[in-house]
Amino acid sequence: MSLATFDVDGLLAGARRPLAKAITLIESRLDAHRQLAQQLLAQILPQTGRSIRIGITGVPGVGKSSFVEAFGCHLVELGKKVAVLAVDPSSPITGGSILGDKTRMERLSQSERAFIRPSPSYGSLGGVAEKTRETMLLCEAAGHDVILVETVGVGQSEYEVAGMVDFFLVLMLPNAGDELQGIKKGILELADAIVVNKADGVYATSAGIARRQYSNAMKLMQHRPLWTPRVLTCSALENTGIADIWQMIDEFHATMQKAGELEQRRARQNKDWMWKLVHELIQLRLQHHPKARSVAERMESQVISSQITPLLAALDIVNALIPTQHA
Ligand SMILES: Nc1nc2c(ncn2[C@@H]2O[C@H](COP(=O)(O)OP(=O)(O)OP(=O)(O)O)[C@@H](O)[C@H]2O)c(=O)[nH]1
Ligand SMILES: [Mg+2]
Repeated sequence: MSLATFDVDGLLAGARRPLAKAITLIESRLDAHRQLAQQLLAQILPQTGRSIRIGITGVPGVGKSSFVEAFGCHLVELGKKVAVLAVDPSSPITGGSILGDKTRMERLSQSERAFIRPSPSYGSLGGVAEKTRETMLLCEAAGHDVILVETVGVGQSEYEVAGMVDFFLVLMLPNAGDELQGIKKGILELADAIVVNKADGVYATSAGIARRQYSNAMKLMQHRPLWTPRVLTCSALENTGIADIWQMIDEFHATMQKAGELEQRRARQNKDWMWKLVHELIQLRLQHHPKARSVAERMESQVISSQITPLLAALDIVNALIPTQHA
């Protein structure tokens, strides 16, 4: 297999099939495919980076998929091309609740301008959202203006998604009392906006109360320069508040871009990502390096029996893997 078999021009022109095929290649676990995937990415890299990347998270049932449907349809109506990538760490094999998602995203999935794809939550490197980053680049090269990355608030996935998007949106349920207890504090610190969903019918009043409570909670937190996180309400079901959310993100994007902060943020994310991979690769090498492994086993038993300090033992193991210049 070679890159020649790939319709790169078709992908860049925005055709669906080449994009889908390229994503399948990225997702492949075969070594040969992985190499090819990296070549493909290198080729399309200059055509990436032109979208607005939005991460969306929230507890199961908060209405992420319903929100993505309403929000995505709004964007499509504005003439934008939208890609939806769903990371679901709770179900690595089926790609999570994507089957449910397709029915929740019925209108969006029928749109010519929308591309919906579950991201497999496996990978040897970089955590559950490893493939999502690269898939995002492919979608950008294929001309998508907005990339929505949806993830359920489980484990590390929301931190990973926050680390790959421009704007991180946390969806909340209207009953704030319980919710404030349940959410991870770290997640709120990462949020560029909190949106209280289901602000309709019997929930309308409690959504308003929740909004004020979250606004107060957010004031106590550190946030990044140039942007104070906002708290809004919406109803994905009744399609209210959706346009305001896009307006806010559009404003965020313009502000950040003007200040050069968007580029800087992405640069930082790429740098962090690179170092994360370096650490993981070193760990992998260690596991497969016969000498380092035998030293490691020896050191482990010496540490257990208190014959050596953990630091000296660690140095011995690392030196076996990466000899120092003056060793
Ligand atoms: N009243 C009301 N119900 C909503 C709204 N948005 C979603 N729902 C309902 O909430 C339930 C869960 O919605 P989903 O969109 O599947 O939620 P999700 O966050 O994607 O759930 P998971 O994929 O399981 O994590 C469904 O029964 C929706 O119809 C809303 O704005 N108002
Ligand atoms: Mg869902």
